[in-house]
Amino acid sequence: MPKHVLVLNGPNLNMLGIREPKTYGSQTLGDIEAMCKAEGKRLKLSVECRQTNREGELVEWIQGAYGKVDGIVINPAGYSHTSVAIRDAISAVAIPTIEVHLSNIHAREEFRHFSYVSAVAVGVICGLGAAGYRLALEALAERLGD
Ligand code: CA2
Repeated sequence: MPKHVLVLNGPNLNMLGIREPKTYGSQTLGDIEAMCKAEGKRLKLSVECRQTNREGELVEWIQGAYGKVDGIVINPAGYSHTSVAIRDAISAVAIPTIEVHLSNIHAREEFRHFSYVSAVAVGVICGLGAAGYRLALEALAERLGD
């Protein structure tokens, strides 16, 4: 059975490719999800992608992953900087999770420098654009093994 990985994207990431290409790149969320699926095939991972603008929905998806999912890649977007609830959900399910940000959050406004999620993630990738998702999947595949 291939390992199952959830790729979760948080609020406003459905706007990718439509506005702010200088900060977030010109790829749409659909492009990024297609890249994740293709990378999953290459790495022999089963990859499922979801996006929501709602914090509670992210919490429910993370809880629902318990016992079913082997790894999570998450870009919590704005909730990175505010959500104890998402952090607690990741901590509760104890599924290896990699946090991804398209932009370098440390080179931006001070309020973006801290992420509640980072301490419960096995790793964090930021500033590498859409490639960050691909690299996160590669890291998870290596960590999860066959
Ligand atoms: O760099 C990232 O991936 C972020 O997680 C993106 C979030 C931001 O709040 C984080 O600090 C860093 C924002 C996502 C908003 O996406 C947009 C896409 C196109 C146009 C406007 C916003």
